[in-house]
Parts: sequence; C-alpha cells; structure tokens
Amino acid sequence: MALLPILRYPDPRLHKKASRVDVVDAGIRKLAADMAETMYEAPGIGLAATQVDVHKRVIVMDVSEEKNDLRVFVNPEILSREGECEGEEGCLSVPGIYETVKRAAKVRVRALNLEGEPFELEVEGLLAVCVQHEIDHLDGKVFVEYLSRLKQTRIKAKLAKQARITA
Ligand code: GNR
Ligand code: NI
Repeated sequence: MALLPILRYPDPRLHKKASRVDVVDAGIRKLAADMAETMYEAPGIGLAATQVDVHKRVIVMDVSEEKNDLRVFVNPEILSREGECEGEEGCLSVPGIYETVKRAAKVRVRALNLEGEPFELEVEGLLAVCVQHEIDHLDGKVFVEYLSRLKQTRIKAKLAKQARITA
C-alpha cells in the first residue's frame, strides 16, 4: 500500500474528465487500496482517483463512524435522483473550506465492484452526498464550482495564501 499525494484546488488536473475502466484488474485493485489508505490517513470520507491524479473512474468511500465500511465503486453512474438536501461540504482538495451545497437527497447508483461485477444500490444521507461529490470529481468538477464567482475567487485567494505559508 502507499499514500498518494492529493491535488489541491485550483490545480487544472482536477478538471480532467476520468475515463471508464475497461477491466477491473490488479492495477485497479492496487489503486483502490492506495486510495483507501490515503483517504483514511487524510482523514476523509471519500476520495476520487482524479484527486490523486489518476484519471480513471474509481472512487472509495467510508462514511461509518468506526471507519470499517469501505466502499469501492468502479465506473459509478447515477441512475436516478430523488428529493433535495442542503448540507455543508468539505473536500480534501480544498482544505479548510466548508460550504453549503444542494444535492439530491437519494440516488440510485450502478457501479462495478473490485471483482468487476455490476451492482446497484440506493443511497441517502451522507453516503448519497458523498457519491455525488465523488462522481463530480471524476467529471472534473470540484464542489466550489457550485458557489458564486465571488466565493470561488475568495477561496482561490485563501488557498494561495495557505500554499505560500506552508511552502
Ligand atoms: O472528507 C470529505 N468530507 C465530505 C463532507 C461533506 C461532503 C463531502 C465530503 S467528501 C470529502 C472527501 C473528498 O474530498 N472527497 O472527494
Ligand atoms: Ni472532494
């Protein structure tokens, strides 16, 4: 296993669209294991491959308190959405920024597991928010893009200042 460096907004690589995975092979399983280790270490409740500069449609999530419920979705797709919910979001690629985003409350998702088998799942609550946030990353979208231009500009300035301090 290995810890992977996480790209920071506004890195242009966060806006690349990830490609579908053709075959779930040992390379994809290694990527998922490294992503899980990186997510737990951060710590975060989810991570998309885009955030570690791998542009393949793989996400890992664990929204449990005990951090013992790892979920890995390959080629995740939202089949349907229901309702609306507003909640505060954060992102490992946008450290220290927490803002309210409106999402679907419930989503039906189809994906492949690490054996390459398809499955479908209906999720709500934090897991639903997380799945939508992670699939956005695979499409090159960071949650701050839902905010006003003014807020985006302020966030960029704040992160640039942080980067100067930590450099
Ligand atoms: O750790 C994370 N927490 C979080 C909180 C609310 C909504 C979404 C998230 S995902 C984030 C980890 C991350 O950046 N995933 O891409
Ligand atoms: Ni994120």
